[in-house]
Amino acid sequence: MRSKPIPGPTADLFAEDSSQQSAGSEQMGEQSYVLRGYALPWVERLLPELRHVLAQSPFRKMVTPGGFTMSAALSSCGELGWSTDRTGYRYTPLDPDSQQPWPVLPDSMRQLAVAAAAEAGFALFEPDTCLINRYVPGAKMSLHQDKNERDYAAPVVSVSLGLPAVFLFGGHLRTDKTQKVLLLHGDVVVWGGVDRLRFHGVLPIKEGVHPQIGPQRINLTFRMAG
Ligand code: MD3
Ligand code: FE
Repeated sequence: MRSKPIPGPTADLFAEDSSQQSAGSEQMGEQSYVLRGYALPWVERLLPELRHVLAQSPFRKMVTPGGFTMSAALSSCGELGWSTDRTGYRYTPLDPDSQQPWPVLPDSMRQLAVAAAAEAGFALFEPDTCLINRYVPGAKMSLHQDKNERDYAAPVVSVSLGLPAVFLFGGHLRTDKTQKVLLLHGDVVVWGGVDRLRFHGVLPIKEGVHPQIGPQRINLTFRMAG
């Protein structure tokens, strides 16, 4: 891929802090940006919130309408949560496992998503759902489009935690050439506008252990779904 560094407020934010793995932002598509390390200052607040959410709605394996079990395990929080089974993909107000409302979207998670969206030029982002994907080594996500949300004008914000992932960023046709983007712990990606319906996926996660997150990658995806 051609990653063009774009000048912006994040560029110098951590310039004098050598503890940061990287900072700054790169443009992936016309309206998609990788904010390198943007979530790092939030991680200590996010982890307890995440544990609280997962105690109420634990990770579970789901089956696609095609009959395949996804290799990533999923959960959700917010007013809506995403799930799939043999009958289709959908957002629902209740966790289908517990028949209870999904856990509330915690404050820091929401604030991080809103701040990152604003940083990428999307004001007024009010997520009503966060999909939580857990990848153990070997788990992947095949190329797909996200088309279950009501309003494609709203961006999607994704936060990567734990083991690195090679993200595939495609075009509007499944057969379009894909760019590979390495996403590290703390990276945040914002996709919107003309890039919102691009095909995308994740290559199988390599073996490893992240010092804070353990032998897994957790991806938080914030959306306005309803
Ligand atoms: C690009 N998750 O949950 S991040 C998904 O890393 C999903 O867990 C991946 O794809 C993951 O649907 C990728 C999120 C992402 C979400 C929506 C997009 C990337 C996107 C929409 C358009 C382009
Ligand atoms: Fe997706």
